Amino acid sequence: MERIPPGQIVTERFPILTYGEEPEVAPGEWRFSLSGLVEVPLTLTYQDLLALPQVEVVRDFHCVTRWSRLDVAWKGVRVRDLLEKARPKPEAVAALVHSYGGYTTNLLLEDLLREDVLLAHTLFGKPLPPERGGPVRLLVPHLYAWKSAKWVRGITLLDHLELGFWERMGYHWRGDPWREERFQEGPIPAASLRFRSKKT
Ligand SMILES: Nc1nc2c(c(=O)[nH]1)N[C@H]1C(S)=C(S)[C@@H](COP(=O)(O)O)O[C@H]1N2
Ligand SMILES: [Mo]
Repeated sequence: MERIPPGQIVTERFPILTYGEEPEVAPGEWRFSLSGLVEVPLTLTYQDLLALPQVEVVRDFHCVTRWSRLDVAWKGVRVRDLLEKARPKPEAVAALVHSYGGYTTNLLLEDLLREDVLLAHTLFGKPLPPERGGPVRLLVPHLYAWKSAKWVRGITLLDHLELGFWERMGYHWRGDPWREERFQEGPIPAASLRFRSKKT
């Protein structure tokens, strides 16, 4: 398989892309909540996050503006582990991710369940810098980088698709770089959610 998704250009740089102002979030103030269609809503502090099982992943990072940065090293906690504790209700199929500062992005529950989707607090062996979304950001390496919400503060599970910030502006509802899902062309197929639901 090709290493670089279609239409992407590899950069040695690692640009910082933030829409609007960078929120200030001290590790001691950071809270994360998993809410919505779950049996057991949960809230974590930074200390709680560090006390959970940690995983390290090295992944390529693809921005929809066409740059790709290879081999980015992250460390954090699998979102899947948190979802196992929270126990999604059968009707949960989608999620809206919320960040400090007001940024949002939508994901399918099945995309959150991938084993390399993390709440990341460490980048190249150092605490995630503020401009990279520190203290904690979401990492969703198999989708365009706008899904990797910086300064993440919550994930809400839903039984329907609720679009996030860029998705409402016309970016693709899912954002798979291998299929060049950059912009939404035409209506979002209603079936794309229903067929993905585990419960029929
Ligand atoms: N909260 C928040 N998260 C965000 C963004 C943002 O503007 N605000 N930009 C997204 C986009 S478009 C990209 S390409 C990546 C960039 O991450 P980086 O700044 O660490 O390179 O963050 C994503 N996450
Ligand atoms: Mo981006």
